[in-house]
Amino acid sequence: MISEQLKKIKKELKKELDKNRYQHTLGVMYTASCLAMRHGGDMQEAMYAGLLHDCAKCIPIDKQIHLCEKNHIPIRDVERKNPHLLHAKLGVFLAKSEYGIKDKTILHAIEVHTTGAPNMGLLDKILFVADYIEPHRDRAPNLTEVRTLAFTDINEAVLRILYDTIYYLNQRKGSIDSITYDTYQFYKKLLDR
Ligand code: DGI
Ligand code: FE
Ligand code: FE
Repeated sequence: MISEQLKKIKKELKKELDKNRYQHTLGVMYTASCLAMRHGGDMQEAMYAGLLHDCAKCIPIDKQIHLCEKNHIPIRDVERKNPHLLHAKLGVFLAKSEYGIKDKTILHAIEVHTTGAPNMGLLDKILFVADYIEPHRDRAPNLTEVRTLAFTDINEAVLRILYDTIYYLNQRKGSIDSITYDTYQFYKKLLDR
């Protein structure tokens, strides 16, 4: 069942996000709910996390930095160099302050949706994977395989996404957040690779 609060947030986000980002957001929301069905997660939580995960994404970068500073959200070196990482933690702040989200599980999933984190909870993994595989995504390599893995072994899907992301960042000479790397190492070890 889709709650009134979810519908209201959806309407607000339609104004805050550009067209493509809004379509992506709905894709992540429904994909996350499907993954929750498959893996025994909470569908409602998955939908909120999917809907709100990129709520800060369309704010211009200089304004994102300003909002973090103004609200005492610490910016790490890697985030200063790669400010597109910031929308995750700024998203948590806005989910609380603008959209009334209190659920810690949802907020945590939003916080770690870009880099992942070692030892993620089920909702964290659902959002991390849904963000990568939702139907509008078409650029990443191995999407067909990752989409299958998402519904067969979610930890394998997480590992594959991290591997492909690190590979992509290395190709583009993008600096890798140590959290992304630690997360990769954690799941590699967990799956005995
Ligand atoms: O916000 P979205 O585009 O939906 O997706 P996202 O929040 O997962 O961000 C994706 C981008 O983040 C993608 O271009 C790869 C990048 N990213 C993920 N991990 C790292 C990273 N960028 C850097 N520089 N370092 C990372 O560790
Ligand atoms: Fe994002
Ligand atoms: Fe996203």
